[in-house]
Amino acid sequence: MNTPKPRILVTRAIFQSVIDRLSEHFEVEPNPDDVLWDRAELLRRMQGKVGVFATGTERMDAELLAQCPDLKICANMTVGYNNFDLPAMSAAGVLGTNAPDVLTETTADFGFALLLATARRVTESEHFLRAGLWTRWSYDMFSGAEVHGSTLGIIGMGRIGQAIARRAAFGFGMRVIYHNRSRLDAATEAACKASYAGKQELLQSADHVMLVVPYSAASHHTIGAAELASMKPTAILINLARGGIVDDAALAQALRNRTIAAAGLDVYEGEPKVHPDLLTVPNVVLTPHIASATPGTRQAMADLAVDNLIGYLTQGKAVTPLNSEVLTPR
Ligand code: 8YV
Repeated sequence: MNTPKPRILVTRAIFQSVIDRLSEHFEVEPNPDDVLWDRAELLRRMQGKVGVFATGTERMDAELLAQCPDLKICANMTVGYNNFDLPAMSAAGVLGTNAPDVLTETTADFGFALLLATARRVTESEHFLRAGLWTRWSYDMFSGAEVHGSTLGIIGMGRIGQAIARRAAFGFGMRVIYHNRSRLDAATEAACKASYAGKQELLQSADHVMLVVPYSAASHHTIGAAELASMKPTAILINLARGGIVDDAALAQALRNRTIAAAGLDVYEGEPKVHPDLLTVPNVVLTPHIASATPGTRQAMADLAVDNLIGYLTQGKAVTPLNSEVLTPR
């Protein structure tokens, strides 16, 4: 008699190759119709599963883990892992893994897509054209902000922040300043042509501010009313990190009052809901959390999550473990 294969839950619709690879080792429960399960349904489906392929939104906390005694690993296909309560996962002996590196360059590209679209008023002017309002050229029509040669302030100087800095310095001839929990070593600063600044100094002197800091209790509302007030009135704010890093209500007000010139946002507090005031101000470019969305990058992100599941469950080795203490037997 064949021993039953260990069981895996795949929480959302995903590439068929993911299901195929996992099925070589496990009995897989997929979600091909991409139904959005609520927490009770997720919990129900996690029963008897040793692994979960997750997309970064499924909250793994003590309450849920206590009811999933078979679970050994939850593998995010995202670099962000604010859906994980890592101490609770470690206490329950559950490994968490994420998907760093493979999305760095694609996400950095999108930072520039948002910065350029916002500075040069791409979506605002397109709406104007589509509405049939373009009847003649004029010298100041949709005049925007310079990107090349300006000063970019990057808050959060991890892998993605550094990739943005390189584009800014070497591609657009920008002066790059950054703020980070810890200062980078001199060689990394030189490779990015970036210099360290205090948060307040950065907010006051940057022409454009880009947020690439991971979400945590400490980074909640990194940018609120006071920070917006200390930025230049001509400044542009870009958030491609996580909802909650910016106080969206304060930002909408700052955009309406022209405390800052404009914003480009890919992430929102409480997404996929968007603060209604952000939908009515013209000086904001809004995209639906797509910074890593190219087929090659999403495939690489998903493949890394699969590598983690197969590696850990068949050989006890994960590629990108987050709470490595689970790997060492106590
Ligand atoms: C994901 C991301 O697509 O990797 C991350 O942390 O933010 C994106 O690349 C997104 O999290 C999907 O929920």
